[in-house]
Amino acid sequence: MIVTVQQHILQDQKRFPGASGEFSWLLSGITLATKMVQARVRRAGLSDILGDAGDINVQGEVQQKLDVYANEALMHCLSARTSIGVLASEENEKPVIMGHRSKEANYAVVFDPLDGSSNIDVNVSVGTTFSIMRRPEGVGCDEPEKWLLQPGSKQIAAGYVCYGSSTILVYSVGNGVHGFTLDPSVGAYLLSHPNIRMPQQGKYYSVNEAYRDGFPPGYNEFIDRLRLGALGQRYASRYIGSMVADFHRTLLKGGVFLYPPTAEHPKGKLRMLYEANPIAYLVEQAGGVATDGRRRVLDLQPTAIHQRTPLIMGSTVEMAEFQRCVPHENSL
Ligand code: AHM
Ligand code: MG
Repeated sequence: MIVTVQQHILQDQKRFPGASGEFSWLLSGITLATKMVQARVRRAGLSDILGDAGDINVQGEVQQKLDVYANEALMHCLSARTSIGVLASEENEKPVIMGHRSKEANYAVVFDPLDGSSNIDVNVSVGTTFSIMRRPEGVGCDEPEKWLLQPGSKQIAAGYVCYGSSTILVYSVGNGVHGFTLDPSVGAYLLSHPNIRMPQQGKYYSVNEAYRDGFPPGYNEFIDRLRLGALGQRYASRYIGSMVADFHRTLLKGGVFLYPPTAEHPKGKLRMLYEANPIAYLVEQAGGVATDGRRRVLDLQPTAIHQRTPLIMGSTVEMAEFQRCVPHENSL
């Protein structure tokens, strides 16, 4: 049976008595924007013959960089949703308070419109990540930080789109993780990966080993134990350098992904609100574990919108070993 993402969202919404349909309307803003982005990403290699960013294209419009275009597509598609009060993006220093200030504006959406965009030039997968939170009780539109600076455990939905060999949308509303592959011939996301469960153990570790001199104690021991067979097999490494693509593989195949504190980024490189949190939410929904090297990612209290965090996430077997090598405040 063919199930579109819209049908799936509506079905899911029936679990919430009294749900107004606003939430599915909100998610449809994200799916529309990501279809627009993927159409541009698919033509990115043609920029040399069709014109680079800054050039005037055949329609007389100035060509935009893809990450700017992706940001505007999401902002535009979401701004029509009156259920959204606050938007925040990696591309905007400050949160955007939606102009309508409507009473039913109950959600905040944060996103990274095009993660790994430097990979576009070399035809490597890139992605969009998003996270949705509810407006905290009694907080108005004039205090957008209060909407946004909530721990990841408060997310009510999260997901990503990977623009890879096909375009896939993976999301969760707290009821498992589901993947939808875009059928470009009809322009619809179709359910292709229902109820994704992360394998308990995988074959790969994924980390930028060039930075290993700067990792905190225990990290290199962990990697070496995987490499040398301490978990019953010798692991291979895979590192794309596009978080969404590295995560997508880890979700489907198991294993572990690490962006630890490094000499250059002592607090990690990835952003808590729109990169680590949605990924951690999906990992847990799929049966895996995500930490910052000390605590569960979803328990971290953010203090700034663009705050960074280390992120170590993966299958239960590897993550248990990680916590033996790098002791945590609580075992997860
Ligand atoms: P960006 O937001 O500048 O695109 O950087 C984020 C990307 C992630 O997709 C990826 O996991 C990481 O940077 C790779 O960083 P590094 O090149 O330091 O390994
Ligand atoms: Mg990014």
